[in-house]
Amino acid sequence: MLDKSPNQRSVNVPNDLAAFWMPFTANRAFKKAPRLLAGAKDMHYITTDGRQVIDAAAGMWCSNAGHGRKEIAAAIGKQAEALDYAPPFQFGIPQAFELASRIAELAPKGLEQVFFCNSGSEAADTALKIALAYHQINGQGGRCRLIGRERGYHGVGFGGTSVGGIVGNRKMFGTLLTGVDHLQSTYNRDKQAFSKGEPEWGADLADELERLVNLHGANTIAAVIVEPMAGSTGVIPAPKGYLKRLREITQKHGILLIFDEVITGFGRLGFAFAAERYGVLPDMITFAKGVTNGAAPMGGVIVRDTIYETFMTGPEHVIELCHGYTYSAHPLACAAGLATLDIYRDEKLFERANKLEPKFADAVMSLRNEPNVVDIRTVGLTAGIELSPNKEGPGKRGFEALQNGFHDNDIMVRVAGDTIALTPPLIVSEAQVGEIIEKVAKIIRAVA
Ligand code: PXG
Repeated sequence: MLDKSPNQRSVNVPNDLAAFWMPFTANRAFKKAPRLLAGAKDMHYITTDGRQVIDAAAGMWCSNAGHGRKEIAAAIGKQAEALDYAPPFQFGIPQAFELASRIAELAPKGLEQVFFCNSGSEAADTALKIALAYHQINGQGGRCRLIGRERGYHGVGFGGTSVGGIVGNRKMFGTLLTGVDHLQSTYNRDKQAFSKGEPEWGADLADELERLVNLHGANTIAAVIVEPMAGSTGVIPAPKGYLKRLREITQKHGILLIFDEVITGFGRLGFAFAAERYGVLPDMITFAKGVTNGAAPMGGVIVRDTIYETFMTGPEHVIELCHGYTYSAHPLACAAGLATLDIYRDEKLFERANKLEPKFADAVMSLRNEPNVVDIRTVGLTAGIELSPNKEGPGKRGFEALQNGFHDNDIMVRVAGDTIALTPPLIVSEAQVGEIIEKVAKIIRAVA
């Protein structure tokens, strides 16, 4: 007799998926064919029906040290027992100061103070607000324009959405912040297709900032915010020399430069921060994700000492920056962060990523003759494999790739439109890189 009993589940799963309005998710498609996760260890997720799925996305660019790290779990547990919550306004915990020092040590010299929040979105909004307040204190309150870049992603707060350049994220939300302008994206397929690492072409696009300065007047512009590598729009590395040029122009005009390193921070490009890879010192760096290996929510902004000092004036009983969150420097996140940084240091994971980069890039480039591949971009332990849209329009082939990977090929990938993004944990072995590429080839053929 045929067995008609339901699949054995290794964990309880809900029988009603209706109540949870899932973020950045095609809810109806998900609820028809759910992708439910129950566990994770090292390079794999384990599904609720017990399948091992290789993680080619570090979760969502978060788990650089791989999953299920016992040291992090133990640190969180210990912290929860010792001190579950402490108010971060007017009180502090030693772990927050220690973590700030450790992060500042990893950052380029000159970036010395760390402001904590809980996500990359909050980090972007915090950095933008610090920029505005800094100019205000400096007697240059007229500097209130913010400049982002097309195809940039800085989270979903009103500030981050305003300087962000992803049309779909902006168009439903009204006028957003006023006084915002955008540089153009650095991506040009005709000039850059199949570049390994930073494309040769495109540094001159930074000169567009001069045009915006001429248009608006330097004394109206507070800050420029860019990702050193645009991740969410499909892995767009900065062209060679582009970030240096942006730094020169911002410096010349007294404009602050913010690097959004929510993705590129903590080893993704083979260095603690991309600023180091590119030898460019911004005024602020935002971070999140990898700081706790994804094990607890945390974000933050690393700030130039000169900016911090500007605020440290006036009567000492007065709060210098009226900004912060109930969960800034949350004890569990600080504990997770400290344990995570220990792992990164002890296992030399940033150096590991750096060493693996050429082999990873070669392996990904081997996909260039697969069907519908129109471009492959790589940098650090990250790659974007862009497929042409199918006849149902942009995004459908990409969505099918995500589904096919999870359901049929036991692999988790991220997709941005029709681009498959590979961003594995930095612990990935060469053999696992090979396995990931084989699986991605199968996906690409399946959605051809
Ligand atoms: N800045 C950057 C550069 C990011 O990549 C954020 C800010 C916002 O972080 P929070 O923690 O508020 O989500 C991000 C987030 C993807 C993907 O598929 C990327 C992100 C989030 C979700 C999906 O590439 N990046």
